[in-house]
Amino acid sequence: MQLSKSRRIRSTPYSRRVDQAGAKAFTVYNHMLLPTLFESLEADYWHLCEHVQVWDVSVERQVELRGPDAARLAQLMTPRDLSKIDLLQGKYAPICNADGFILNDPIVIKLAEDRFWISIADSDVKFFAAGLAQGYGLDVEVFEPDVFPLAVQGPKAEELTARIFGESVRSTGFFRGEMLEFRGSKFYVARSGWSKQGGFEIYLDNPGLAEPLWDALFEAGEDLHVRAGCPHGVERLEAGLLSYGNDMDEFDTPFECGLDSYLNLNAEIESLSLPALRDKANNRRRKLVGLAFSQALDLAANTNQVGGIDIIENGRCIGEIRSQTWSYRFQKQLAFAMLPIDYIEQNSGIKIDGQHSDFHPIPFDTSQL
Ligand code: THG
Repeated sequence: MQLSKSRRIRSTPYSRRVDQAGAKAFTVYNHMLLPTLFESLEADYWHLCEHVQVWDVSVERQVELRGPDAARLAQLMTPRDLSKIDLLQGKYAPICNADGFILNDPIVIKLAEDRFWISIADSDVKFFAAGLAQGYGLDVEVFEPDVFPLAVQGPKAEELTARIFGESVRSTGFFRGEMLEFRGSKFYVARSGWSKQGGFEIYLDNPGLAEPLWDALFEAGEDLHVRAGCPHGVERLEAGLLSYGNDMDEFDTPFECGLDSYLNLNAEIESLSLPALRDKANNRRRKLVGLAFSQALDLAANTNQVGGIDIIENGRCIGEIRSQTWSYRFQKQLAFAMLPIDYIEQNSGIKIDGQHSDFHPIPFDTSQL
């Protein structure tokens, strides 16, 4: 299968380098190309866990809020308390609608008192933000700036990032960042990234420097075995990082997805979703749980119309597997499944295709795998 390119599916300023590096497959995320495979799923996996990779994550689009009401709008959009966020700090902050359902799970970054970036997962947050700004009569601009994040991920990521941006990155805390210089331009560089191997994200806002930055990382990282990579479906499942659109969507609440710790139900803040979420906190019906099977499962036949996998018991669909993969590290089939809380409480585990799994927390307690 090939992807037909058109103006609706945007390429990135790194796309030429990504092609030259041998990207074999892509997906579309925020209307933009995201590579998903280079050498092989397994070779890409072990390389990420042992060395350092450069990822074109331009698809992590920024929704910029700028103006006197920027902070108020950011707070309206999320039930997480943003009142104490520091300058150049990021916070993982679910975006929820007035009924308490999840519209996105971005990182919110404060660049100035009147300027925020919402570094979004795959859904059109810009329109939601613009609608709220209009409806509430806010004095704020909402737009998608040309920012193209490049992630440096893996155990040697700190070394490589320090070689390009200087030693200060070594003391940068998680979801903290600095404005750092490359060839006369300053970029926000933060310790973050969609892997648990550690690393940084460089928010490049000068497309003319995209290839020079890519090339500089590859030159400086030769002895570190730097390679092109991409967010990895196996590594992220092992790590318990959720994928919006796969593991959760606009029909799920943050409670169902285990995001309770990113909500501040008792905060005195102006947040659109908080009233509904306070109600829902005491009325929980489903939960996303981890499953682990000792043998590979082939569940393609149970794929449903939205791409999930139905869990059928006694001829009845009782739940859905949202993501699943074979784990190279744990030699197990891992899955995230949405199941009724009643079922989880009444059963010690679940049997699928003849194989048993306990119910695991997300992220997995890896000593239990
Ligand atoms: N980086 C940037 N933008 C992004 C992502 C990213 N936008 C899309 C997507 N990823 C947003 N989703 C996530 C989900 C999880 C995390 C980051 C972004 C994450 N979570 C940690 C965890 O779950 O352990 C830590 C969360 C915390 O404790 O604060 O890192 O990757 N720029």
